[in-house]
Amino acid sequence: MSAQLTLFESLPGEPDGLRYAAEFVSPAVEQKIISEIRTLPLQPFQFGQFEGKRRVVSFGFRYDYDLRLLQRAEPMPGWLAETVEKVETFGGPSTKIRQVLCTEYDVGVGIGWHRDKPHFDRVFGLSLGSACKFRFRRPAGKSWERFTLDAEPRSLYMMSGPSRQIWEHSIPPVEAPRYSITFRTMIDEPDLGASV
Ligand SMILES: O=C(O)CCC(=O)C(=O)O
Repeated sequence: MSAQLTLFESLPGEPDGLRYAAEFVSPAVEQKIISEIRTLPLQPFQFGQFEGKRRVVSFGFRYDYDLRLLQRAEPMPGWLAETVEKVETFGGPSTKIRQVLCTEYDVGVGIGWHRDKPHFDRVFGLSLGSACKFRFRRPAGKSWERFTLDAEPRSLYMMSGPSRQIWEHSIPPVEAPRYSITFRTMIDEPDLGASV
């Protein structure tokens, strides 16, 4: 199933807790954010001894896969402030973004099946530059139940509840360069000694 969610519509098969907003930022803001991301010291994603092809920079906190610990990272840059505020408004009262990850996907790069680290609570993702198939799956007997969100450029998704905690997500190799910014809340004050 491939579908486009709106704020007010829910579609059969969509994971509970998933919300989607098309055109969350304007084309001008999208271009500004992409140009800022391009100036960041993006590094290939490090997963223990493995190196992912996507390139990332974290702000607020970052998860160190070697140490298996949450670490403090640089504070969020000023050019992100307005967008963070907009995401917090979208998230509703008491939404506080504590961690930001800027990611660059070159053509042919995607991200494998995973759930985000348990240190984080809700996850919001801003898609920039090109669309992607944002896939979800959860076990259903011996198979998987699946759902695909067409995440358009300039859109925002929010994963909370089952869509965040139970369903896994992945992105197949993209066909045009894509950038994303993921914004994460935390339930508690992070314990920087806690590894998972
Ligand atoms: O690029 C995205 O929208 C998703 C990124 C993601 O799943 C992650 O960084 O864990």
